[in-house]
Amino acid sequence: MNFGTTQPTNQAVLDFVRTTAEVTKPDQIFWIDGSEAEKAYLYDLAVKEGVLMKLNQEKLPGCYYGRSNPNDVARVENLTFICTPRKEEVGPTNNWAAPAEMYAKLNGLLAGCMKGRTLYVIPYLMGPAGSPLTKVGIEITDSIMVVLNMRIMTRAGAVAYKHLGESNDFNRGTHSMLDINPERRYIAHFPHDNVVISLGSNYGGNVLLGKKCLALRIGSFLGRNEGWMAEHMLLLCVESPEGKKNYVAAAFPSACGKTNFAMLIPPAKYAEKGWKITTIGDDIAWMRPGPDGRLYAINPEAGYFGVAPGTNMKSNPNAMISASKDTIFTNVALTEDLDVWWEGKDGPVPAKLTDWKGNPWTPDSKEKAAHPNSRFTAPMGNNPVLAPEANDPHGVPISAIIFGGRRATTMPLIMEAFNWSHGVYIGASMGSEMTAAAVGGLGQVRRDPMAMLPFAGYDMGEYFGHWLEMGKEIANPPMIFNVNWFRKDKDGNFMWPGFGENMRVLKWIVDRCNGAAKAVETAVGRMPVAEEFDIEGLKDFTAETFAECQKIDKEEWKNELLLQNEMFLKLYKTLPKELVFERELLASRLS
Ligand code: SAT
Ligand code: MN
Repeated sequence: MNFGTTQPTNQAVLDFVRTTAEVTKPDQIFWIDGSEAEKAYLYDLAVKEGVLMKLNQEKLPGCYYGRSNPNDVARVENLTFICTPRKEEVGPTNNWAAPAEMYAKLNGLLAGCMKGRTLYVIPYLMGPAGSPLTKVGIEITDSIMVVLNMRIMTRAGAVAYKHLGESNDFNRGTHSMLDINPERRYIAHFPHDNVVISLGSNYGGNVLLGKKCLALRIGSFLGRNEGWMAEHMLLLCVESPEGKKNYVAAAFPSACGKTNFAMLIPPAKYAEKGWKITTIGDDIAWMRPGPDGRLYAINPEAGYFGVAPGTNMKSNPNAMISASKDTIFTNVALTEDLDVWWEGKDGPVPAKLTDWKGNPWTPDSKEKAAHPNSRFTAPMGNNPVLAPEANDPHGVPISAIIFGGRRATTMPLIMEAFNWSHGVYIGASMGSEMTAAAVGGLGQVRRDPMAMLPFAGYDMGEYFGHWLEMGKEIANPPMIFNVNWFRKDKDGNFMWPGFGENMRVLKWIVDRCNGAAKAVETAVGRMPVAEEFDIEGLKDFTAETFAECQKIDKEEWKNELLLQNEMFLKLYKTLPKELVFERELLASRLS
């Protein structure tokens, strides 16, 4: 069979591919159709080319393994640009470049860069086919790794051409690995043109252009213009024993447990009663007001690009099952029988491994066997608790929005915003300790509003304004909450057990949404009535521990307000007044 030869009829797609090929000069063009036969062919080719290795097929059927260049293991925020005619459009938190200059520079790098290579054309959907929220992207790439990952992460192939029809409304994405050199690495967005050009990297967040580039940076820009929201949020469904479904969206910075939370398994006492959690998405939500005045969300993705280290049968059994077949692993370690391993995986530490750089590794080795940002790319269809709604073109009506960061101090386990604008303030002032998902700054608290600092495609102050505007558009807005699973005691130990036990916090949240739980007002927000919050059955967790988790320390909050102000001052030009007033109100409640 001849793979890769079926061209679409859409003239705009043909023109885009032709003009890109004229610049990049590939040896051949391969048109992705998304079929199963094509998949088998591409994996064989990737193995033949030495890009992927076939893993132990008895233990991990359909699974493959790849290593990246050690200089290319995470998103590069300093090399990520938003290119708009006016610099002010991108605000002080984004890197800006003039479109003409950036196009000229990148076209220079693209010239002839695919000589000796294949140019792959990946048509893909962000969102279920037929949804009014769904967007089409065409990604051109010279990386078979990108092709195989995009086939998992998106609905890729003929389905996208069908959805597109003869329209020219699609995101034009161009990716080339070049020579994987940080000196020639650019992740450039042109929101006014709906264009992304990504060069010099082969790492997921930089090169799977549907994900952070289209779904968040370009998406947030389009959302503001078109009256919807593109957010860095997981989506889950909480089903009560009576069968009532509440849908929840939650924003946490990268590598703060979104995937774990999205696939949470309720503790036995909840499961026995009939509480169920199902997953709609683990990273991105696109939301728009529905005809009934509620906010409706879809997950634009079709797979999980999850952090491997720390994932195990205790922290996230559903992720382990999701990544047990038809999955691509990158930068994890390998066992002698070609199984995968990473720090925090179940079972004893193997005596001998090959580490993520390809070197022999033993438990005495100083370095980690798997890179801290090593990943699995798994189809969402593998998730045992996938919600059928994940494929519903209408999306799901959101009852609650949760914000959260990784904070050792200050922030309580759970609180509720007084109203939408207070909730927007809570999201806008979010801070979190940095993780391995981006290069640099590990462990430092940085402000990461709505977990969107690296992903808002326009000025962050105006982005807050869009949130406030949306609040006016939605007759029946979701309630807003803030959580912190990571608060530590004075000995530096996490106080809250987390993982499945987060169900207890979720239960309070949906009870609040359904008018079934009381709350007490504090200076920072509403909190559970201590005696009513369920801690029964938690090991070594007493009423005192809960009080510690919820404690408002005035000194810490004074400091917090000062730190929040750094971000607000940076954004002073466009910061909505409402948020300044919310901050003043908070300060006066605290004094
Ligand atoms: O690498 S990604 O950007 O896709 C993951 C993340 O940082 O959220
Ligand atoms: Mn993410």
